[in-house]
Amino acid sequence: MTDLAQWLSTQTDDADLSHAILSMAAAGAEIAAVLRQAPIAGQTGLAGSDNVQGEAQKALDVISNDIVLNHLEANAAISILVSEELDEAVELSSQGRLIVATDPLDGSSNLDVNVTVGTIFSVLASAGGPLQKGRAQLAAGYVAYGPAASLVVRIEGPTSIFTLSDKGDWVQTVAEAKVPVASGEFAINTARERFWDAATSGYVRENIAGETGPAGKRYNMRWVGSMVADIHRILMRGGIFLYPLDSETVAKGGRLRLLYEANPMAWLVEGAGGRSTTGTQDILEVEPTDIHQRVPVVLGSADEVKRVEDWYRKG
Ligand code: AHM
Ligand code: MG
Repeated sequence: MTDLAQWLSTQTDDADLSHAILSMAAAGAEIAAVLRQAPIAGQTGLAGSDNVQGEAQKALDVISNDIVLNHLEANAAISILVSEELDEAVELSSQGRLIVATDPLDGSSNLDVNVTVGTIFSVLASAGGPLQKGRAQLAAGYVAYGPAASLVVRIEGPTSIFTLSDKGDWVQTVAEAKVPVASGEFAINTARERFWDAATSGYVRENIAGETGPAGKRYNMRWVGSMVADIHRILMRGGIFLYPLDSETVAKGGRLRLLYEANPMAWLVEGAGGRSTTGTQDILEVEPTDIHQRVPVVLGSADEVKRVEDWYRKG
């Protein structure tokens, strides 16, 4: 059995990068333990505060953020932490070579119903500052807190999956995740249909038309409402995830955040042979201008992403 440290030694000679990933894995193991007990501890409710994006913070958003911060503060390789839950980037070690951007608890609106939530992270070189294209990421990953806790991580090579053992070790369970090129599952919040643009409407209409429609096959729709859970399904068996720009999110530039949601997920999906786009541009090529910037997100099986791109090209 390969554990996380052993795998990291096969992927990079950069001890600081390995250490950054191990710190996030340790934070994830600690958050997993907190989540398991949260309903008993009465921690699934609101914290009584809003984050910088005006969203009500859950107690566990704040707790998870503190756990990540503690692990990264103890790591001298980390210069800056960018977090969904922190208004400003936080300066940590002045000598640190690496920046971490994180959504400490994605999907937290689902905590009261006990579905999979996750911690997403991206690692960048300090020299470029926090506003770097996703293509410049040194590594990215997420921890999915489901029936098992899964750590999905990629440096430059394959996207690999580890499972948290009952001894607290991250044991490799999928050496190289592969997103099938073709798929018959799509994930989108269809309650937003009235806001969609022509490309999104056209693509989804073709899917719903099934075998006799232009897509020529039957589709199923899946939407957990927790990006980590939806992306994990796609990494394991294919499919496409869409949170496009629509007439309601256009003023903000989209719904999901570029630095700590879209970029790391695009990095992981690409490492597994999938693709990502905003509709008109590779997500990993978007130039960030703000740490909390939002972006339209389409990612998953290559054939499906291509169909969405074709719709956007048609205008
Ligand atoms: P969060 O970071 O505040 O948890 O928001 C992000 C989440 C994603 O996990 C998920 O894909 C999306 O918001 C769900 O949006 P919707 O409420 O439209 O279903
Ligand atoms: Mg999130």
